[in-house]
Amino acid sequence: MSELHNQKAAALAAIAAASDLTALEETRLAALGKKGWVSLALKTLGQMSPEERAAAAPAIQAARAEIADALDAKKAALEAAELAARLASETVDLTLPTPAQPKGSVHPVSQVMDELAEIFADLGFAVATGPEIEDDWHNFTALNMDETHPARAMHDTFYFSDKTADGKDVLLRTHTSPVQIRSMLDQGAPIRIIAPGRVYRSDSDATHTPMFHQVEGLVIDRDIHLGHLKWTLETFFKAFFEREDITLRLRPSYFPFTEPSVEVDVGYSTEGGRRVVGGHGDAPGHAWMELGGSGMVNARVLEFAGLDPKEWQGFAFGLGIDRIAMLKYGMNDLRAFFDGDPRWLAHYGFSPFDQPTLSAGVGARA
Ligand code: FA5
Repeated sequence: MSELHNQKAAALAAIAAASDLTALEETRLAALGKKGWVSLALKTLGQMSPEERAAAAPAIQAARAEIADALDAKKAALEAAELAARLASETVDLTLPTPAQPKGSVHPVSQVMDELAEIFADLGFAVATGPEIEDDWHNFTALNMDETHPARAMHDTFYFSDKTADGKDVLLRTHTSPVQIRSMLDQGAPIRIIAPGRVYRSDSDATHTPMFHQVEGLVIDRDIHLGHLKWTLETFFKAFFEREDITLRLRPSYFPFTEPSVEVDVGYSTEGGRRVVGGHGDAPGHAWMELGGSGMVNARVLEFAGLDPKEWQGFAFGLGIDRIAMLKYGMNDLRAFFDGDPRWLAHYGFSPFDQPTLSAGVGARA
């Protein structure tokens, strides 16, 4: 008992003498830490007789409470002293002129998302959104990729260790296509939406980053065909790149959620090391670049989303926003988009006043 008394007195003296938060933390660990003497004293209770324990336990608990209170009070006093010292030493001279830097700018991805929304709004599309933390059913199963479907492996998915309440896997969405499912379930048909947003895949090189942006498009109505898809994409890309000589190539492809499926390529040429969109990709000095996937919505997807495929049909597309931004504004490394380097942003960023509008031009540079 007297040893406990002495140890407590020593701890309280050390707390009173602590000159900063680091010293105070050391005294806390010595007494209340996992291997501190109070914790060790509490462990000895188990070996005592009931009578001894009845006498010792309240004394140890009281010592612990007294030390904890002293620590809290000293911590508050040290923090207040630290703040007072900072307030006394740090000054701001309000008579100085405002610094020229840093100057904020709009990131090219945000600018391109605004441009997209403006162009598609003019074509009668609303903007839809969905969660970036998705479940396996919306991201894969309802898009006609059941658990054993090989296309799942191509998506390099980031999974969470948790599951949904009804046992579905939780993941970072690998594409914007789950918003197709959510929109059909929420609003039924007809539908005309775009869904821009972030998507995630475990992938990294000059043209692939672990987080990137896509824009999904979905049109569902009674008599939609592939010609509508081609016209929509052509009209969009002409407005987006602000040139009439855009040539698209629709290349047969495969996605589990569209049938038939087509990949969309655009013709471009290279001028001074920069890719410039325009012209036929097979013309001399030209080539094709893939911009995204598309196709007619698979009947099974319509069924999963509660629509009758005998009554409704439609097209969908998914474009890489970062890729089309690179092509429009001439960047050559996708990774720089997400480095947050102020020099890159000063060069490629946009003025907040440079709002894209169809009347003033969707691509005006600041
Ligand atoms: C898809 O993600 C499909 N959901 C697209 C789709 C939608 C098809 C609707 C049919 C109907 P894909 O994996 O090919 O498809 O990706 C589409 C585009 O995203 C690519 O063409 C590319 O432009 C871009 N992309 C894909 N991976 C990356 C990445 N790691 N970094 C940057 N862009 C990427």
